[in-house]
Amino acid sequence: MKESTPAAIHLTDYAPPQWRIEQVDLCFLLDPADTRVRSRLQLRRTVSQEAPLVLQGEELKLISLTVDGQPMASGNLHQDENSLTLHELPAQCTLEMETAISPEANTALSGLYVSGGNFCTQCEAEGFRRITWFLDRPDAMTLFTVRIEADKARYPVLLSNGNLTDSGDLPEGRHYVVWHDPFPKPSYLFALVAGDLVCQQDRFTTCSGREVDLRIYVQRHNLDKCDHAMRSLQKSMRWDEDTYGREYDLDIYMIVAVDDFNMGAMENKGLNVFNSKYVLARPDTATDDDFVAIDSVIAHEYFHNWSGNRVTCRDWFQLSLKEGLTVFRDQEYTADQSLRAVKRIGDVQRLRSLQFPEDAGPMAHPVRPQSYIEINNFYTMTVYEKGAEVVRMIQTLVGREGFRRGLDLYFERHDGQAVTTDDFVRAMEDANARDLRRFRRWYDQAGTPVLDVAGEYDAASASYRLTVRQSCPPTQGQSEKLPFHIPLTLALLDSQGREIPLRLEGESQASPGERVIELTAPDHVLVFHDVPEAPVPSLLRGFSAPVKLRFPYTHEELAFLMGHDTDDFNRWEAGQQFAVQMLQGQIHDIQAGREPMLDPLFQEAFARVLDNDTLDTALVAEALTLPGETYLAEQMQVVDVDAIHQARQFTRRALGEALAARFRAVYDALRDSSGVAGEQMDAAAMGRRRLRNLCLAYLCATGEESAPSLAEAQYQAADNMTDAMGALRALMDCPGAIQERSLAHFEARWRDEPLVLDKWFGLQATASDAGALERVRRLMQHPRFSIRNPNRVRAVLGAFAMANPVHFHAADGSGYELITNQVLELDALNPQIAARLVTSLSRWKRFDAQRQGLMRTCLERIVAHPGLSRDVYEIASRSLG
Ligand code: 0A1
Ligand code: ZN
Repeated sequence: MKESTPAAIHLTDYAPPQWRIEQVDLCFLLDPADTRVRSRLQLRRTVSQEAPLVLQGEELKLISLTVDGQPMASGNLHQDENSLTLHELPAQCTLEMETAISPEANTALSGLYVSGGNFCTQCEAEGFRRITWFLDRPDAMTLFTVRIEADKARYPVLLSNGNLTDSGDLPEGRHYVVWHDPFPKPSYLFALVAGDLVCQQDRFTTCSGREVDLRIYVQRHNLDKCDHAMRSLQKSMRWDEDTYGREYDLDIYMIVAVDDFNMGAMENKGLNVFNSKYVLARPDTATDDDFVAIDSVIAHEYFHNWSGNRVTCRDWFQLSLKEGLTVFRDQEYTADQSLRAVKRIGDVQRLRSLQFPEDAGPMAHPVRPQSYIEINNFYTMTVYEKGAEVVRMIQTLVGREGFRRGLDLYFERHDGQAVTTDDFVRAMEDANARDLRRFRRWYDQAGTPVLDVAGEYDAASASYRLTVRQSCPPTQGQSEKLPFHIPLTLALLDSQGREIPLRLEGESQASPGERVIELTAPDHVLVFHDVPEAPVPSLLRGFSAPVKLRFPYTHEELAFLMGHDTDDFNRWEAGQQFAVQMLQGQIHDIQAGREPMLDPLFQEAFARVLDNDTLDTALVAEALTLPGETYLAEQMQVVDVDAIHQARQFTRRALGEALAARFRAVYDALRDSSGVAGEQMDAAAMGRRRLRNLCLAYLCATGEESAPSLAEAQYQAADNMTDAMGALRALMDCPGAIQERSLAHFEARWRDEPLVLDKWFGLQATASDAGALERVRRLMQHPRFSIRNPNRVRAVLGAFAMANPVHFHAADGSGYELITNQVLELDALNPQIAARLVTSLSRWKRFDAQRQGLMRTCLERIVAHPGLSRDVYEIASRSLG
């Protein structure tokens, strides 16, 4: 931190740029310690009166500067640490500069840096200013031509955006290339890669018959792990044409995998840079979840070519314009690849266990934030996942066809522009003749709305009355909320589980099936007529809005819905609600010193799902997975991590014991179909592996003697990482010799595959048995651990802080101390990653007084630390405030 506290930037202060950079020519003379960047900007003033040109820069050394070939009068040039101001420029001129940077000293992994000996860039959000002085804002769109010069032996591959227009050799073993991108773009989409890389190449023919050269660049030893990513890319390209009519627009599409990367991947025009975790996969090195995640990230970055690049953001407050929409698009893509309900369940779990807590804590912010100190802190679950839910609600309100019309209009109207979320909503309104004024509140109001619903059946009039009340808890800076426009999808089920035709008061005819009710007021009363018997309502089907729904279901009703709801998502949801209620009772029992109990009705309903062989195995596996500890924590006034963990472990063990024979039978029945021989990387085979590993986990949770050998046998026989990890994970419940030798075997086998070893790190960092803290310390001493690599930090420290609640929240504060020390060490190297880690301390108010005190002390120590980054300062100070 500087002397004063860092300043916030406000949406209301937005003003368009006064200068346009019509073209930029960049020339990079690459050297790890001293790279020179020469830039030539063709400038044009956009306002009639004199206006200074203010360029941004960070950690740059300015070597030279001329305007139209002449040095500037020194009185007209002002440089401070992060800006360069030029006065009295002609309305149209050419600015030439040379800057010096040191990529090898760049540990923040923003701007131009070195990873694995190769050069790469990360410019979103504000990394370009760490390369050269520029109008580093998304509404400044420019045509880029990029020349790269480097040593040919060390850096045979030289890449940038667009098309290669020239290349050749230079004296002293150097060579050069020139890339030209025909599409104007903001600086955050710029990319450069240079290194000793090889590529897997393929082709794609677009719907209009253009040939696209597809390339995935990796280090040589990873060339055998690119097939899946390449297939995903081709599938995404086809899907976006078929689903949304979006065609690719350059002759080449490149993906580069790098090992050191702060996020998942980056959609730079024509040259995506990826965290290698989201590219590299072979059945023996990557789990089914990894395969699915790679498919979705490849799709996500590809979809950005339209939702993000062709139409980009006016300013960073509009981030969800591209991210919410693109997450929605990648979710739909994944849903179309396999079972829609399974995808929906996964997305809702993520939203509830990660976004809901964010929206209820000190970092709560609207999908379109109103202010920030450091924009990198706003690549959040709210902007991404809740943003996608907001887009999904629009689709629910206007229908799939209407949504497509709206999207077509949006792309047509705004192609080549930098726009706002308002422009997006307006396109949806205009294409559908709808008024979404009230709906816009989803972009501006933070917090998770609550729907309190009650139902009353009147046999005499054969009517069913639903009352719905919405509310939203206050969040920082927003004490009062206006009502949201909420699509509530519902059906009424009769005692056979059939959907009752719906006729609302005032309607002359009943309509079959489900209905989308639009809630716009604080209170609604819905009266349904011709309801022949007391129904069980199926509410918020498919999770039609990102809200918390409260309805006083009895256990019998939940068991009924678990077995009969015609909405796949809601059948799962009923099981989760039932489990939450039971676990909450157990948590109370544990807190009161009583023995917890397994509800026999729950056990029966659970067993019926296990026995149901008409259901898809992936759906069965979802239904048999208990709600996670963080989701359970969300439901408590004062979080009791120990009681939550004990209750959940008790239930897992009790179910494992009660249903051992059935788990074993299902496990055995799925044995033959589990391996990857043949074509077994499809969704059906993945579902079978999922269920089989879940059965194994329940068996291992029992503590029964033969279980660890069963897991060990699976581990040893596994020809795929899913089964190997499934066995190891199950063994984490069985401390002893088998667990130890399996972990040791895994480490020896995968020592030199960093992404695989991360799984081993993560498994141990999240283990709940005693000695976790010591283990984490030991893992940090492991020769393959490095505090400079974000994947390693996430695998060890991130996993411990976010997914090992019992030990992170150890009553003596040792977990908090460890993380605090690491945050401070990391902050000096990589503020973005340090800031992510601090969020683990931000919800201190949710814990008991002793833990509150310990966490607050840590946050205070962080805020007081000299030289703190803006990134960490913003999270820590907001958490305290
Ligand atoms: N736009 C990317 C995410 C991303 C954001 C920031 C980064 O560096 C700070 C890197 C990537 C996406 O949504 O995939
Ligand atoms: Zn994105």
